[in-house]
Amino acid sequence: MTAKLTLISHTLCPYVQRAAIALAEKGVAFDRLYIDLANKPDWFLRISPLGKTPVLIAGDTAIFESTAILEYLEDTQPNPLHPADPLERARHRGWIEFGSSILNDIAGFYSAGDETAFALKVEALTGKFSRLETHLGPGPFFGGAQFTLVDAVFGPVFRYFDTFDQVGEFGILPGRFRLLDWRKALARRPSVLNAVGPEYPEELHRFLMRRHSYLSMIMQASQKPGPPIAV
Ligand SMILES: N[C@@H](CCC(=O)N[C@@H](CS)C(=O)NCC(=O)O)C(=O)O
Repeated sequence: MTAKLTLISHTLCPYVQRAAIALAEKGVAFDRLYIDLANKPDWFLRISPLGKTPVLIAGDTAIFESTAILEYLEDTQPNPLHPADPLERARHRGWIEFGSSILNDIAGFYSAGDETAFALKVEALTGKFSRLETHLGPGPFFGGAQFTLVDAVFGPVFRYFDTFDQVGEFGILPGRFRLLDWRKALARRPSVLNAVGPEYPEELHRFLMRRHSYLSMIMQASQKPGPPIAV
């Protein structure tokens, strides 16, 4: 019998989303428990050695680190999301790591304190996406017709750009047609859509505004002025 699964989540966390997407793609029932990372409960700190989400509780065991969770799900649940061929599987694992490194750059992009640091992150992201694009096949997904774990990782990556695109044109993705087709295919996928709640865009917007970063400044400057006050 499969252990009962509970995914300890944070509403905005892209690493949580990849686990939720994999669970949905596999058609596995699971519970979701949300915590406040700004105020971590003691029980969470006891089961999460790095104090990070996601944690997957499987029966009596807590698994931390999203890639460990994805591999556990591959080992124990139906509907494989890794290619069967060991060489392809290894290649996909490499691109999953690449996706995590893009997430680090995205965090650097929205946290950069000044224009110079911000420009460096734009450059890093532009370079990584252009390298990624040269490895994309005919689509619609990373490895072709089948949705894989690499897709589960990049769905949440591209989701950030739905918000960034509303703030401005940073030149990170435009013109990269294969990448944009992939982004569209992921945005339509039910598992990707449902990995976050309906409040996600507003919550991310609020989170980014409160960073006191260079991006927050751009966002504040681009806020539309309110209606004129009648006197
Ligand atoms: N390498 C980790 C990264 C997870 C991670 O960075 N989680 C963030 C939220 S998205 C977190 O819990 N941050 C809280 C903290 O670092 O205190 C994984 O793949 O699971």
